[in-house]
Amino acid sequence: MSERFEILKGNITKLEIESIVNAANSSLLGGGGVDGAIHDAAGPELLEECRILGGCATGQAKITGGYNLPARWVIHTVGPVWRGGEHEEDELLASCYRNSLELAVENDILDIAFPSISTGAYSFPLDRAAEIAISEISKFLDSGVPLRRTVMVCFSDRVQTAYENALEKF
Ligand code: AR6
Repeated sequence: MSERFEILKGNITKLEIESIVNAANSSLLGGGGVDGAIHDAAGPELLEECRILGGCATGQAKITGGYNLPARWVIHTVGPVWRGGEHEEDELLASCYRNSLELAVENDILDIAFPSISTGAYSFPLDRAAEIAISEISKFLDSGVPLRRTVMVCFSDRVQTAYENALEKF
């Protein structure tokens, strides 16, 4: 894995980085977890912009401004709800990472930070999600894109350990 990737522990809403990814739901109208924290920190204008996006399908991504966040952009993606693993959960989670990274590149974004998508309220098994995330990010960075910095932001030691273990396999 390249030196353009890092794993950090912290609160993604505080990160001084060009763009952050939100683990949203398909309404894009806010919720709990990292989604709630991002909307709280960004302020009500984020919700206003999200209202005109008309939602987002699972595995897809849409971009807005970051308003009061340090990040200039928020890329909203909708992870799959874990339903036992036989409902294309792995593929849908991989497409969250891939589509978010593609949207960043399309918008000339160089730096992007991800939360651990689907592993909170959506109950995706953490170690499995970490391997999918690292694998997709790794493939994308190896494909010659101009991204400069990609960060996995882990909210707890448990999450950080899972991503570090997954990274060791690459
Ligand atoms: N910074 C970084 N990571 C965070 C933060 C934060 N401020 N807050 C929580 N996390 P979740 P999901 C971690 O539940 O599973 C929402 O209601 C958290 O510890 O936020 O994709 C949406 O509206 C966990 O590791 O997202 C959807 O309805 C990770 O972020 C639903 O939850 C993801 O947990 C999406 O569920």
